Amino acid sequence: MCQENIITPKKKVLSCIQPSGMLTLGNYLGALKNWVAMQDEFECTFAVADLHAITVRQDPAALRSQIYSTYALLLALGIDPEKNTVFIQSHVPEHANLSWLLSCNTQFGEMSRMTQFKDKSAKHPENVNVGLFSYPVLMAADILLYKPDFVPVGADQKQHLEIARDIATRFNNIYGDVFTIPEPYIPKAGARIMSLQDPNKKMSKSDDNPNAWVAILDDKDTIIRKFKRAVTDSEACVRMSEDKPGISNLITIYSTVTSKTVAEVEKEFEGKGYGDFKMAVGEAVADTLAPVKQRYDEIIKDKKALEALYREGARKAEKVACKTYFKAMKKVGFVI
Ligand code: ATP
Ligand code: LTN
Repeated sequence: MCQENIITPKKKVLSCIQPSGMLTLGNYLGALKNWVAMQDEFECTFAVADLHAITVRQDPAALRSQIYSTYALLLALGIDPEKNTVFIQSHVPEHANLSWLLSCNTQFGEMSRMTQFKDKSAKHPENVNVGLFSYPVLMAADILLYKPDFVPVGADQKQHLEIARDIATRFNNIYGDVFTIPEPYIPKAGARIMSLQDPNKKMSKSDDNPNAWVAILDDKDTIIRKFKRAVTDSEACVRMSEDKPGISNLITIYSTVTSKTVAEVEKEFEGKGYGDFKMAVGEAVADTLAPVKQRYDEIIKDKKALEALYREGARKAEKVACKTYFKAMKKVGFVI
C-alpha cells in the first residue's frame, strides 16, 4: 500500500531593519539573533527598510552606503539569501503602494498615540514630517504583503505590530479576507537592550553619543572601552534589580551572549568589582561579534555579488507582494 506523505507548509516569518546607522548590539540581541535562528524552521522574508530611514533626514551618500552595509551585515550574521528572501524595501514598489490603501483605512487618532512618533518628533523638532507620522502604516504594508505568521522584533516595536494587526483586521472586516493577522515574536531576554550611557533609554543606533551603543562591527578594543565606560551605580554588587538599571542591562547582555542564567551570572561575579564584570561583558560580546565582522569585511568587498543577491531577493519578494497587493486593490474596487 502506498503511504501518503503529508507535508505541512512552513509557517512564515517577516521582519525588516532600517539602514539608519551602524547596526547595534541592541538590534542583534533584540531582533537579528532571532532572524538567524528562525531561518531553518520557517519560511523567512527579511528586508532592509530604506524607505523608513528617510523619515529622519539622511545624507544621500551615507544612506547609500548604509543600505549596502546593512544588507551585507545580514549575510555576515548568517542569513542565507538562497534559503530566505532577503531584499531592499524600495526595490519592491508594492510596499509604498499598499501603504496608500492602508493609510486611507487608518485613523489619524490611532497614529497620534504612537510613542515612537512622539519620541522622534521631540528629538527632531525641525523635521516633524508626515512620513514620520504615518511610518507605522508603511510598516503594516511591509508585513501584510507577505502574510507572515510571526514578526520577530524588539520590544519597542510591539505597539507598531499591534497597529498592523488592527489595520489588517479592519481591512478584512470591511473588504473581505485579504491579510493574515501576524503575531509579534519578541525574545524573552534581550528584547530591550539599554543605552550604555543612559540605562533608562533604549540603545539606539541613531544616538548621537557613540559611547551609548556598541556597533556589531566595532573592533574588540572599542567594544571593551565602551563597556568600561558604561554608566552603572556605586553599590559595587553584580545583581539584577530595578533600581540598578545599568548593571541589570550589563547582566542581560552577558547572560544573553553567554547563554548563562541571571542567577549563574550573579554567582560568577559574587564578591567581584564592576571593573572585572565590565571587562568580562566586553570580552564576551567582542568574541561573539568578531567572526561577524570578519565575514562582513569579505562580503562588502564584492559589490557585484551583493547586487546579484539583492536583485534576486527583490524578484522573489515582488512575486509574493504583487499577489497580495492586487488582491487588496480588487477588493477595494479598483479596475485591475
Ligand atoms: P533608530 O535608532 O534609527 O530608530 P532602531 O535600531 O531603533 O533605529 P531598527 O533598525 O528598525 O530601529 O530596529 C530593527 C530591530 O531592532 C527592531 O526589531 C527593533 O525592535 C530592534 N531593536 C532596536 N533597538 C533595540 C534595543 N535597544 N534592544 C532590543 N531590540 C532593539
Ligand atoms: N519600524 C521598525 C523597522 C521595520 C519593521 C518593518 C520591523 C520597518 N518595517 C516590518 C518589522 C516588520 C523599526 O523602526 N524598528
